[in-house]
Amino acid sequence: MELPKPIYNLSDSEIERKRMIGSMGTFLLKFLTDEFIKNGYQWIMPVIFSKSTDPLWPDPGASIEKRLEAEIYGSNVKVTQSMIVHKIVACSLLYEKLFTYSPNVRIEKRERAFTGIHAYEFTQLDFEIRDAESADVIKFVESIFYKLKKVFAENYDHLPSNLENLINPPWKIFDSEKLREEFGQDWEKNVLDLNEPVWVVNIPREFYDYQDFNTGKWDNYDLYLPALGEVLSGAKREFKYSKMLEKISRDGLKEENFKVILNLAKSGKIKKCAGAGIGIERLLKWVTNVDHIGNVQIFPRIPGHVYDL
Ligand code: ASN
Repeated sequence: MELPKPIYNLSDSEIERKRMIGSMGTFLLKFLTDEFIKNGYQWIMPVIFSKSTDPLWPDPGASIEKRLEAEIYGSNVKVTQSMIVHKIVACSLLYEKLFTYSPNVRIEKRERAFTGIHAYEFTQLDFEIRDAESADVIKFVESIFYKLKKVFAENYDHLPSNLENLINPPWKIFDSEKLREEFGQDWEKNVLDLNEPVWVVNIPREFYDYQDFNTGKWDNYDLYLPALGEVLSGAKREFKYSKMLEKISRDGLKEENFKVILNLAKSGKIKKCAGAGIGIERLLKWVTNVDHIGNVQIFPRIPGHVYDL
């Protein structure tokens, strides 16, 4: 696999290819935006700097080399790693259903340069639904992805080959604990070999995902696409103050970084909700079948490789 080139170094034919990928991206974004709006979601704008962001810890898939902070107006702020805290707060206080296209900055370890699916800046279509259960989110996502196949078939001469794998839902669901027992650390390979979309549930990770303290099980889910890997990650959310606090301390995180969500939870204002985030560039990479995620970015953001633009 070659490193993706920035647009100012592309040949004429490569520019042409980039244009085609870009127009498929426009089609994809329009489709997704229309679906969310049609389904009653409010569209909120993203934030970049905040006192609270996703800790991305603990997470079995995390590989963050450095977390970025800045000083503005005398306050220390973090650069958004995901808008999870903001969307849970906005969903609890403001909108029953919301979505955003949120720039996420994750300084991934440089050895991830050639995984083909990691970028140090990407866009998440992050959404949240009040009073929803995991099954509601799973059903909604399956219906959207299945429809995606239909609209591409209707609007393009040839259905992009990867989309053929979007079989009729419901899709298979595997428990991450069982996958680990059966296949060990390398379980992802076995899931991807199935050549169909697959849900993986019960993944031990960040405090904001719901965990049943009696059974230890997590009520969360990731969606894996064949020949890609994880394209979506989400959960039913933790809303109880005491559990949030216990998990934050268990994870070695600083309480002060989550002051607002903790205070709201303490006064019972964090509502039961569930949601997820779709990696837009990953999804476009999959639809267009390019080898590296940087090839769907106009300005590639590849771990360990900082270009002039
Ligand atoms: N967007 C994810 C979620 O909804 C969180 C993340 O990006 N880490 O759970």
